[in-house]
Amino acid sequence: MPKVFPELKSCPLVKRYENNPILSRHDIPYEATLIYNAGIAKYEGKYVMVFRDDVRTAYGELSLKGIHLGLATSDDGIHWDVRNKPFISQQEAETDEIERFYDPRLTVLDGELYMCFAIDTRHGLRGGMGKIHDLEKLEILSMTVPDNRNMVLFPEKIGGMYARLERPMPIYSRGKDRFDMWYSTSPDLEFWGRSKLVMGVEDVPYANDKIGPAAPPIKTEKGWLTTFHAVDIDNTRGKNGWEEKWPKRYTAGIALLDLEDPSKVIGMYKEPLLAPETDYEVDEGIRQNVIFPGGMILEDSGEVKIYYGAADTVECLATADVNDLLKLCLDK
Ligand code: BMA
Repeated sequence: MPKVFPELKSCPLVKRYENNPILSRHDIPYEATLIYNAGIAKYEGKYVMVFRDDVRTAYGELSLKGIHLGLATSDDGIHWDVRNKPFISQQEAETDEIERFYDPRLTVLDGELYMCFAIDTRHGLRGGMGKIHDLEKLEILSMTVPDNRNMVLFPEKIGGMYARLERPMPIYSRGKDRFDMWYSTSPDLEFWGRSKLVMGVEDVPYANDKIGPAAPPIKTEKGWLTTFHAVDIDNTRGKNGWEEKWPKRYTAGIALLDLEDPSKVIGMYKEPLLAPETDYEVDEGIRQNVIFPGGMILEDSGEVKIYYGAADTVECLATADVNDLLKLCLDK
């Protein structure tokens, strides 16, 4: 039996937005059941969000009809104007090989908007990377071999190379989950390599199953500040949300990576930054006890906006001060 962690609490320096969720199925003008795990970036004077919209046969039913990626814009990062049709609908994503796109992550680099995303295919789970043109069209630049996901692109080149964090899933070699966070670079956003391990599950004191990237990192004077997701399993957990059994809990962690070589961890807060606690995180939705950040924005005021999917059902916001987050990572 893995070590279990009964009580996990959020860091008191992080404040949830009082009117969470900031986006849910009620805000979507087309078919929508679960709105979550969005990517958010500031682009050309607006906040842009690409969100995951799982369409189930009905609210409360597990059967999946498809996943649309929706797009919304905002002037304040809180209130959103949702486009009247999906950015990429299930029908547009699907081919003979591709089943669906999901978990979008946005990064602005050299004034261009990029998106990393997960792709379920008939031959495994692939990580996609693309460029978004005019908030209308996705140009796919590369797709990994299976199985890889949770890819996030850094907002600038590092050592002359494009850089990303990612989470391969070497399930076949170990017989159980053993998923860690990796770093890879590329000269052109197409060919990726020189991969290095950043953090393993064993480095996170409140994880016993898997970890991986969450929102794309933000640059600070002290290093690249990055959220990550961390999962603990307790097999005694039973019914959860719409699932008969769901033993996993997803929390969000925070770490600081070296500016010149982000495969080096400078510091990590030893407890969760966000652990499921509120009604919309532990009592409602398809899979309760899931927090998954997908966007992090550093404002000029020093406020950091952290956007996260809650219970795989709604999209939420929490804020913190950048200096507090750095201190959490650097305190021994
Ligand atoms: C992962 C992904 C995430 C999701 C999480 C919890 O495997 O599918 O999108 O939030 O599970 O269900």
